[in-house]
Order: sequence, then structure tokens, then C-alpha cells
Amino acid sequence: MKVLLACLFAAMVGTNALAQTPQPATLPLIFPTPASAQLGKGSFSLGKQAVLVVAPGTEAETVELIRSILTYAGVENISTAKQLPAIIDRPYIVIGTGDAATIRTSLARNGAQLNNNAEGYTITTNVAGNGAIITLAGHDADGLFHAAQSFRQLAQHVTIPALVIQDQPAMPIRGTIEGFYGAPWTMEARTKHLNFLGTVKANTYIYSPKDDPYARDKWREAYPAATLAELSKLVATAKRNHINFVYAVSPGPTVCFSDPADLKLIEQKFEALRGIGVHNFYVALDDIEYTKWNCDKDRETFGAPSAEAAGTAQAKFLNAVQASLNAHDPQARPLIMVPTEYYDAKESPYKAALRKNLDPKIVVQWTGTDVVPPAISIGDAKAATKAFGRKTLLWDNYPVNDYGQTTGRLLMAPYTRREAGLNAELSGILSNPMNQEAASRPAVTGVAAFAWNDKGYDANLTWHYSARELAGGDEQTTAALLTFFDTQHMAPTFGSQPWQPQAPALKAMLDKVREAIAFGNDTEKQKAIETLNKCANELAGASDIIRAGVTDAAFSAEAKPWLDALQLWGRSLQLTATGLDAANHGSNAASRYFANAKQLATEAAAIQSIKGATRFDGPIKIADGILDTFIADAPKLIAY
Ligand code: 14T
Repeated sequence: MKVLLACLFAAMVGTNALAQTPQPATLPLIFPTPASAQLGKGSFSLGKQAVLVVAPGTEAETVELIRSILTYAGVENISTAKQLPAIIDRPYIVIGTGDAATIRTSLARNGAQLNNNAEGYTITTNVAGNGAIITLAGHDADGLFHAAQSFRQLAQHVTIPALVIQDQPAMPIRGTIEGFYGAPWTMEARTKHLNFLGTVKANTYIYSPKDDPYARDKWREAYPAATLAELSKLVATAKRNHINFVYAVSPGPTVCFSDPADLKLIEQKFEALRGIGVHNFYVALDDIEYTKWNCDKDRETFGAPSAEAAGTAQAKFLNAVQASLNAHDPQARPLIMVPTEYYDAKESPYKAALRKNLDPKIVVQWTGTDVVPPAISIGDAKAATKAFGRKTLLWDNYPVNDYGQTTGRLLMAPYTRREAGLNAELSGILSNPMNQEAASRPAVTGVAAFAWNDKGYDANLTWHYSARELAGGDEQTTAALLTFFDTQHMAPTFGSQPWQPQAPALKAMLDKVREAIAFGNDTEKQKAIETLNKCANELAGASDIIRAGVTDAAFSAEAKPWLDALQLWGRSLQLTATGLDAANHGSNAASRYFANAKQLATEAAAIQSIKGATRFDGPIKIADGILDTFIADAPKLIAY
């Protein structure tokens, strides 16, 4: 184990490849946390030769995925066999779904039961003869794909312990809704996102960018053939990753609910997307005026405009859309909608009308007790179930950064304050991410992991996992990323109180420095200033480490102004530390250091977000309220 000197986020481990003596087997950490994982006896290494036993009916792409995992883990020669032989002389990997006899036999041989839940899977690993038997058994094709994702993490260990994993999702719907204002993701970003979603056992991506004109302002117009061709590629990428691609239309600003011609236009829009393989549709009715009609016919049909009349009109319209989906597509999944009152679960005439009239099959989304709530409890979700007349699908407005309070911010704190046990009251959770796709992954990883296993979810460990993933496993880059995330920890609400504090790790360190300077003896003061200096070096160096170390260059590109600003703020803190050291030694050189620190802080605070990257442009914020305050206060702490 190598221990790196670090201040805020120490690199915990190096590699255990250097372990000299045999170590006891340890339980591997897998994300999302499996429903259950138990160590057996012994452990083994994959080595250079392995045999793959593929049960009939296994998806070719999953077989390829498992082959690439083995190759990445160092297996040079993968042969195949139809079944397990009597004598095992190397690792055998048996893969398939529960309906295959091979799988049943292999599980039985390992004393494990097949998982019986949709998307569930069982993994057993056992030492056998001079080799091992690894069984990846999916309840269904999705389950086997998820098993492969867990195996990817297991195979990164130099030694793999004997174990049994039984795993299945706590919530049936997990993933993201590209539902923000401002620059939509590029097709390339979406492709990477879908590939990423597959790795965190998500199963849903909803296409609903507010700024796609053909989905909102010009919803009545057909997509240009070129756009449809690009969307078609995305749908295929989603399918490969066992992600349900859902297409959303937002007709609210102009739709005439009682006009059959508008229903027909929605059908045509969906028909075009069905042509490229979409079988799940969505109608978004958020952020519209519901106390006026868009046409006279609605007044004739539903009476004077009111919230209640809007609820009835929307429900009838959506029921017709649902009926049409049933009629046109035997594979159709239930329609999903977001209502106009999506931001609370309070009883109201609108919600009562919706509840009373809306086809019970239709899935309803809701964001919590506010558009961006401070927390979400089981009680909140229960109230939503009651108000909307069905279990809701949570639209979680985290880490979305398209509203005023998020100007100049990336939202990179761990995903927290959602109560364990929400799985009993929600059909699932979809995260509304940031305009920055790669930077959204830590939060989305949290959402997917929580929705997979809310009771076993650990926010901090999952956050570390997501940093390690972005860092391609490199510990120094992981630590630098976590240092950076800490400076983007603040999560605003729609109110004045943030729901996540800014820079808690940095604040804890700076607080200690302040206390040592105020209360400490000479040695303690000196030590505190040294610590400060070390942390400042880390802040100042993090950006270059990140730029050199992240595996997806898109992350550094999206975060460019933040990384630039972090570097300057770090240098400003370095000068501050040097200034404090000088002051502590009674040297009036301190004033020059402090002045330079101030100059750099001013430069750092002037850095602007990339024009047009988010809905609101503005100055980049780095650990605001923490770092700026300390740098401003430092010259007053020690008399010189
Ligand atoms: F439908 C929803 F669940 C929802 O959240 N709608 C929008 C969403 O597109 C946006 O990304 C999100 C965060 O800003 O909030 C909703 O948009 C609003 C809502 C407001 F109350 C934008 C401005 C508001 F004042």
C-alpha cells in the first residue's frame, strides 16, 4: 500500500499488487451497492488463460462485453467450452440467463439460487481445482448485463475472493431526463452518457431538452431527416446499454387539447420516433400557463380557463395519447407525463382533476416539495402518491444548473438527503443533469446507485467511486478531483437556503488553521501554517493533475474556466500561507505576499463561465464564502 501525502483528500490506497505475503480475502466494494454480497472461502486470480462457457440464448453483445472485461483484466487467452468439465484447471466463466440449463447447473454446483427479480442477477465465484468457477447468471438479459457491470469491478482486483452476490433493483425506473434549459447535450455527449448509464445499472434516459425546437416551440414540425438519423444512432446506443430511450414532447405552450388535429400531430411525431426504435413516450406539461387556453375550442369544451379545467383537459388529452399508443404499438410502454403542478404534493383543484381523469397506467413525475427541494422524505413521496393517485416517478432537479442561483457553478457534491426506504413510495428516480454531461456523472452515479439500492446506498463511498471512474482508477487524479468537487459542493435550492454547504472539507481545514492561530502555542501555529501551505499546494496543483489524468477530455473542456479559476485561487492561498508564515516570524515581507494573494484572488474571481454553455452566464465560483473569506481575513490574523 502506498500512502500519498495529502491534505484534503488523501489517496487512500495504491495498489495491492505489491503485497508480499498472502492476504486474507476482503469483500470488494461494488457500486451500486449490491442487495447482498457474502464472502466464501479462499480467493484466486484470473491469470492469463480463461474459459468462457456461454449458455445458449445469451446476447452476443453481453458476451463481447465480458470478453473485453477479461482482456482488460489481463487474460490473454480466452477459449470456450459448452459446459463445465470434471477437472477445473483454470478460471471458467459461465454466463447466461436463468432459463438456460447450463446456468442452473453451474449455480447449483455453487450452492446458489437463481435471482427471481426483473433485472436481477446472481454472481458466484469459487475456487475449484487449480482454477475457479465464476458464474454470471441473469434473471433476464438486463440482469446479465448488470452482472457484467459488477464483474467489471470485481475483475479489477488482483485477487478475487470466493463470494455470492444476489442483486436486484429497489426501484424499477432509474436514470436521467435531459430536461434542462440552455444548450442541449451534443449527440456525442449523449452517446457517452448512455454508455456511462449502463455502467451504473441505470435503465432509463428521457430525451427532453427544453431547447430542442422540434420538441417544444416547433413541436408540430417534423424532425429533419438528418436529426432523426442521429437520434436513431442514440436509440441503438441506448439499447446496447440496456437503457430505455424515452422521447418527450412539450406541446404545452401552444397545444389545443380538444383539437383532434393536435392529437394527430403528436401521433405523427411519435410515429417518426417509433420508426427508429422508440417504444416509450412522454408528454411534458411543465412551466406553462395553465390558466389560459391556447384556442377557443378548449373554452367551448372545458369551460372558462382554470387550474381545474386544465387538469381535466390535460388528462383527457393524455388518455387519448395513451389509447393511440396502445393501438399503434404492441410493445408500447406506459406514457409518462410531468404535470403543470409538479413542484409540490399539496392537494389542489388541478391535481384532483388530473387524479380523477388520468388513465391509471400513465406515469406521473414530480420534483418534491419544491422545484429544487432541500430534501425528499418518504412522507413527501406518500403525499405525492395521494395527490397524483399513483406512485410517482421522482424528477430530481439535481445536479441541474440552469437556474439563477446556480450561475457560475458546477454541482458536484455527493447525492444525499433522499430518505432510505423511498423505494416503497416511488416507481423510480430520474436525475435532471447539468448542461455539462461529464461533470454530471458524480451526481448521476449517486442517483442511479440510490435508486438501485436506497437502503445500502452510501453517498460518500459512491462519490469516491465516481471520482475514481473519471480518473480511470488513478489515485492522484481521484484525490485532485475530490479536492475540486469540494470547491463545487454548494447546492442551491429555489429558496435562499442551500441544501448542500459549500466546500465542507476546505472549510474544516481552514477553521482548524484559524483556531490554531488564535489559541495555539508556537509549535501549533507553525504546524497549522504548514498544513495550510500543503493544502494550498494541493488546490493550486489539482487543475493540472485533473487535466492530465481524467480519461474523458470532455470533463476538462466543460470544466475549463473552473479549473483555471481553481489554479489561481490555489496560488492565492499559497501566497496567503507564505504571508502568514512571514507574519508569524514577525517579518513585514508579509504585506507583499498578502497583496499578491489579493491580486490573484481578484483575477480568479473575474473568470467567467463559457458563453452560452449554461442558461445564465456569469463569474465562476470556487469555494465561495470560504476561500475568498479566508484570503481576505488572513492579513488581519497575525500582527506583524
Ligand atoms: F418539469 C419539471 F419537473 C421541471 O423541473 N421543469 C423545469 C426544468 O426544465 C428545469 O431544468 C428545472 C430547474 O430549473 O426546473 C423547471 O424549470 C423552472 C421552474 C421554475 F419554477 C425554471 C424556472 C422556474 F422559475
